[in-house]
Amino acid sequence: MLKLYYSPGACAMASHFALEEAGVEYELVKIDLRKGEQRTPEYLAINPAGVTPALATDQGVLTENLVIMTHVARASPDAGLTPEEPGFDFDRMQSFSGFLGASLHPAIGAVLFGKPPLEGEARAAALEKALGKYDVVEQHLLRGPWAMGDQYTVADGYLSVFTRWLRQADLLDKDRYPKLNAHLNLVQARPAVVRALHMEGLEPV
Ligand SMILES: N[C@@H](CCC(=O)N[C@@H](CS)C(=O)NCC(=O)O)C(=O)O
Repeated sequence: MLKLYYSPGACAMASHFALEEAGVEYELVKIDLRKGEQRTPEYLAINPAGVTPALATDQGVLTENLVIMTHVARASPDAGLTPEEPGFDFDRMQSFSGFLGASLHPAIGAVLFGKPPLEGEARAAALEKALGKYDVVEQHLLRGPWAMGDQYTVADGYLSVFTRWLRQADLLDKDRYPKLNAHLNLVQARPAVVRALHMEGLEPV
């Protein structure tokens, strides 16, 4: 059976949403980042990078949300969690998720979870850089109502992780990010997403 190593509220939620949307059987294993459980020898044997998520499968371990989400979507094609593949729309979804994972996530992560925490001018500069990434999604990438247009895909769950973080920090400004606000509300109204949040001990924000 699939086994997802996750940390409540962290980016692994994107993979968790995908599993719940797909309706496949899986087991959850909690890794407490605050206690440093991502650096135990047991977990490093699963993911030597010492981060969550990791998905243990019959064939081995997969890491990176983008890859895990796609793997899960393929395991459950009837759930329709990606555009048809191979195909350009599928590739466009991967471009979207790639931007989130490689550009937006590190930018906002440095502001919200930097160790040591950023302060003063350094924080202000890092925050504006991160918000600029959200501007790109708001103004150019998010087609509406879902990221790719009419079809909900795994990229939507992924985006919602980062808009949740921004809303929790009181930074998802309604005037600057009207589309991102509406999108987050839509994602958090999905039964599969609410189920996954509850499993992590969380509520929609
Ligand atoms: N690009 C990776 C990022 C994984 C990542 O950075 N996870 C964070 C939580 S959001 C983590 O486990 N951090 C623990 C640490 O850095 O010690 C992915 O999308 O899977």
